Amino acid sequence: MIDLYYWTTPNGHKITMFLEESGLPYKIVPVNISKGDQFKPEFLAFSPNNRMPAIIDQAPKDGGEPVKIFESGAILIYLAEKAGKFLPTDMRKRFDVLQWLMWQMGGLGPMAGQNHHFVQYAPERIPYAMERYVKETNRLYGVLNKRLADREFIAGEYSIADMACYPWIVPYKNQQQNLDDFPHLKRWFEAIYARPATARAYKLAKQVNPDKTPTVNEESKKILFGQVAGKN
Ligand SMILES: N[C@@H](CCC(=O)N[C@@H](CS)C(=O)NCC(=O)O)C(=O)O
Repeated sequence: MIDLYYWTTPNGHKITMFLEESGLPYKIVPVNISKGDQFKPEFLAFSPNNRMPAIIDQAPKDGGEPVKIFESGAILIYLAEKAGKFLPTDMRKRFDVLQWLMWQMGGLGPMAGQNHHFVQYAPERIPYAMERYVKETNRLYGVLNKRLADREFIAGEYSIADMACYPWIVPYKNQQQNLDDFPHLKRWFEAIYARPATARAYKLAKQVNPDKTPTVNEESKKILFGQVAGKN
């Protein structure tokens, strides 16, 4: 059984998408980051960056102690290895997936995250910052669009690279992007949207957060923004 420490944000959706695709048994432990659950000592003990997602695998393959992992990219690699799915064992194919997973973790995720921050949440409009991140998001969409011009999924077959990227394209309108400008990306996006496991993962999000309270609101901004060293 996998315990998934989760909230209803793009980095959380990556893991529910994987778990729904793979059929690995799991249970959700909600970490309501709007309310500060990410600062609870029992969570920080294995997720020291006060961020979700994180997992505890209660029954690891080696039969040893539970395995605890934070960082969505590391979690996806671990789960793919455990399930034997969505990450090829062939060296060349494997690194094709991993390079795009790292591209998401180091590029698309953080840049789109800053886009969300400055376009939607910052208390003041800072045109330079907004333009910087909207343009960088646009550039990254262009890179992905080009990659998808001659293959169905990012690394050919559906993989953890696709599951990492998709939830960060879902809010494309809020990121000030138009999918019609990126036809290959749009085709890929619609194909993943249509997968039953994707639908189940996003349905689950509504069950975990039924009143659809936005993760970032005036109250939670005090918890989420302006963090400094020491609280964790
Ligand atoms: N690089 C991390 C990022 C995780 C992350 O930023 N999680 C956010 C929600 S999407 C979070 O838990 N925020 C809590 C906070 O800011 O205190 C990953 O991919 O797992």
